[in-house]
Amino acid sequence: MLLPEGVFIDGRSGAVPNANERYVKPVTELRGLYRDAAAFDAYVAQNPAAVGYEVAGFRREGADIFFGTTTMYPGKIGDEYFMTRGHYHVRRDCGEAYYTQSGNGVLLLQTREGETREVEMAPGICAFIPPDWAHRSVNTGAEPLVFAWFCQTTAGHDYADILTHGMRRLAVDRDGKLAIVPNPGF
Ligand code: PAN
Ligand code: ZN
Repeated sequence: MLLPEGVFIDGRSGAVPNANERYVKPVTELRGLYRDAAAFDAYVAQNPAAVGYEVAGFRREGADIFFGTTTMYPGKIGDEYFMTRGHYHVRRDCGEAYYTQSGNGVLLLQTREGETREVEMAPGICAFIPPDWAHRSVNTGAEPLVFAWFCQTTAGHDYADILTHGMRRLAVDRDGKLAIVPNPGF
């Protein structure tokens, strides 16, 4: 039987001591996400061990929902801030919620039909991600961006579309300020 429990989430670091799923995403595995391939190569040559983000998840066998955190480190490659891969859910009827606990960023969203939206990520803002909206988070600040996410266990990640085509809009640094611009490569 599933039993209720309280799970501690450290909103500063994103640590979830009782997490039972974890992964670390090194920047070296994010080749192709950034438009400026030369800047990417220069970055990884200088920072071969750099981590882009880490994910910790708390999942109980047989449960309908699970949750966890993503901790995104600050950084930039070319004029693009550090970002997650971005994905649709395999199940098109499954949305998600992202509750930002520390840091600053932006959540880029898009539909298969071409709608785009951005939602600010700042402490206290819970982003509602409707079903079948692709979502990518971007750390636009100088500190780690930490958010807790809550999702159905069977939602699944579908990375292929975004990995192949990118997203319609980019979050870039323009003279030290965040700008959301159309992706010329889309
Ligand atoms: C999140 C993301 C996490 C990493 O848990 O999976 O932030 O982003 P990518 O999976 O796009 O690399 C989530 O949206 N789960 O559904
Ligand atoms: Zn998701």
